[in-house]
Amino acid sequence: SSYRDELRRGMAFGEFSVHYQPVCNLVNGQLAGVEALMRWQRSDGSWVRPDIFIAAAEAEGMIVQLTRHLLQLIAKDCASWKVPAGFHIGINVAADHLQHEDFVKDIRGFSQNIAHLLPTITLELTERSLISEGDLVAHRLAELRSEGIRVAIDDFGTGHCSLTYLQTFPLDYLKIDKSFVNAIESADGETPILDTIIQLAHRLALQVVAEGIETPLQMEYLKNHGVVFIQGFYYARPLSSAALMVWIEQNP
Ligand code: G
Ligand code: G
Ligand code: G
Ligand code: NA
Ligand code: MN
Repeated sequence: SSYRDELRRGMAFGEFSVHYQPVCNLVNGQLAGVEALMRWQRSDGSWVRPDIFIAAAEAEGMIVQLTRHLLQLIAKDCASWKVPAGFHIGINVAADHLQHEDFVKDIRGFSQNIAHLLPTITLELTERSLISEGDLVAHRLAELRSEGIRVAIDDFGTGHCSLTYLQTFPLDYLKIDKSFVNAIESADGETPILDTIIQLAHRLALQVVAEGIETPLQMEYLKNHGVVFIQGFYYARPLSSAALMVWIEQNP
């Protein structure tokens, strides 16, 4: 199809780039790592929204190629990074890639390419991406986890899955979707669904990352409820690789 050709051309002409959104550790107030978010700027200067081109790549059977391209772009960016050992790099992984025969190989290759940073790579998986081939995927994730890769469940609470995958898949982090953070109205009030998700995560010994924090009040609320990691415009927007390095120097 033509969208497939557009994606191929975009990759060939270097139209894709990666933005990195900082994640804050509320316990020590320091930068814990980043989530990699893909961007596409066409040759005419216009930007294609990531939700549009990611969905199109999935529909057109191109998401594996596009994610491999992303991993290459990140590795290139990382060549000039100065970050502490253990720095987290979150990668969004789609269902097709998890089920692809070369998935483990692709992640290992990426890990080797950025090994000089001694990073902690975290694979961000949505509930939707875990619906099919559960046994196969669980086995692969277990294998990668034994090699130091971490696994996060992303956009938690927004998918169509039941809670069964919380006991089926080996997980390290639960990322609370921004719609739940949005529901916070005061620092000392109650937000029943959000509070229950946080308790569930703690009971399962999962680390919690809350997404979409836009106000100091939301940050305060989450801190008071034992959430360790936050991500959102209030702390930092997604930044280009160069902007991230400047941001790190200015926010020690
Ligand atoms: O980055 P926002 O900044 O607009 O991203 C929109 C959506 O696109 C999010 O749901 C995000 O998870 C998804 N997304 C961004 N980059 C990637 C990527 O590299 N791979 C996948 N699978 N999804 C991505
Ligand atoms: O990176 P951020 O989540 O703020 O981007 C919001 C939207 O703006 C993205 O979904 C993307 O389509 C577009 N975008 C991303 N980076 C840039 C940029 O550097 N310049 C412009 N004009 N648009 C961008
Ligand atoms: O992978 P995921 O779907 O969680 O992607 C994160 C999305 O959330 C990206 O589109 C990113 O640009 C966006 N985002 C990050 N921080 C904020 C925020 O504080 N507010 C809003 N509205 N969106 C955010
Ligand atoms: Na994500
Ligand atoms: Mn998310």
